[in-house]
Amino acid sequence: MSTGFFGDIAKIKYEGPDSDNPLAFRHYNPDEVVLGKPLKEHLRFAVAYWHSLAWEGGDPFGGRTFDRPWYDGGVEKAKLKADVAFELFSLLGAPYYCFHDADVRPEGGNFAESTKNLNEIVDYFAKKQEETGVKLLWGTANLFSHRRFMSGASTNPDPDVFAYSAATIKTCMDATMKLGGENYVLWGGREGYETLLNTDMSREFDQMARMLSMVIEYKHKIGFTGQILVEPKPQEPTKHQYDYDVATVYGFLQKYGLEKEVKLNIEQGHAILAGHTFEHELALARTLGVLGSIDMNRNDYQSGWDTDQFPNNVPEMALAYYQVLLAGGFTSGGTNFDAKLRRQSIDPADLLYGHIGGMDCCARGLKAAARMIEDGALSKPLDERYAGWNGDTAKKMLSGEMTLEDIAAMVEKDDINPEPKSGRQEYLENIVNKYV
Ligand code: XUL
Ligand code: CO
Repeated sequence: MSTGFFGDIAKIKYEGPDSDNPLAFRHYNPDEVVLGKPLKEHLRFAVAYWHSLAWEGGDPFGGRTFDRPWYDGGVEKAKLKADVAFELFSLLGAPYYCFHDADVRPEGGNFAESTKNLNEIVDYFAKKQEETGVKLLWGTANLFSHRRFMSGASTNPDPDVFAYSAATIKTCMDATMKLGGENYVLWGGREGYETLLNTDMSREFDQMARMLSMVIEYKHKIGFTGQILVEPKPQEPTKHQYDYDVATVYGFLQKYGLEKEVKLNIEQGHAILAGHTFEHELALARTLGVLGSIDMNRNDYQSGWDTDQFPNNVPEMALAYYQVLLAGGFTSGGTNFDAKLRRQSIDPADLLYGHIGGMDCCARGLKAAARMIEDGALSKPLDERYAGWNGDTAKKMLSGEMTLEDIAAMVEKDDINPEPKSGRQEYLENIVNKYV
């Protein structure tokens, strides 16, 4: 039975680029086959529970602007929230959702009570998944909102907080396993520091690594076949976060020998905060073999903060999905809208507009990327640029068959005198522009 929250809005359909219907897809046709696969299987869209259901529209200057019937309540209200959530997923045709424990259950008076609340909602979710066919892309633990986590979770100076965090992660992994989640995410919300004056970084790295190792051990123990994903972010809420960006996380994983067990969940807005592009972070993760999943959103480029807006920049999305496709596409990962409405967008329909726009924008980007791949639009010029390396001598320089002395002798003997060649950046940018 419908909750009536979305009024008489019916399931969002694909109507094509000429449609004027604001409640229709213009570019996301879930069944359209691109590079041998339907769009819905390429994009694997997920709705984020925390932004679309739990967030209340507050900012540092004012509180709640949204007025939702499930606010301020216990488990019954949490179930109403779940009813509306699954209505939202179904209206959008989003195949997946993602959640933190704290988004879905009321906080209890102690750990056991919070866990009991969570488990009751997880059972409720299981029924809802069965009814709607919607699946869980990933679960995660909120180890940053409650004041007990103010000095970190796994990196806290207090071992009791470490223990509480470990116990919470266990319950969230159990919940994810029970719901058939395809990944488990760790975003280190407060795993960093406010000041080095009170921080023993070396100790905190070891603590964080031990927590991650326990997660991996437990995953194997319970037979969770999903992927463990770490989500990089450079700052906010802490001044400096240890999972700064893809390169930093990879170095950390390597230091502790965990790089084969963990992949990354890469977020557009976090890439921007780190001073990179999303394309850069995805390209690096692909190069290192750790691209797992993406959190899709955009930041306000003027405010320099993590504004988590819905994406609307097709050229950026095209270059992002270009990297995803080059990596072979998603396996267990997907496109999670880690995006929230602006606080003035208070109508239920706004939740649909935000996601419809985001899904359309991603679909356009992915289709453009697929066409670039089909035409070899960027790969052909790239192959040409490196073609010199196909020569025998060039190969020998890389294989170790030639030493520094051998190469020096060759340069002298053959009078090697390289002529610079154009990098053709503008030419390539114009090619991309043709596709987006
Ligand atoms: C915070 C953020 C989180 C993670 C999950 O910036 O991105 O919502 O995605 O904890
Ligand atoms: Co995120």
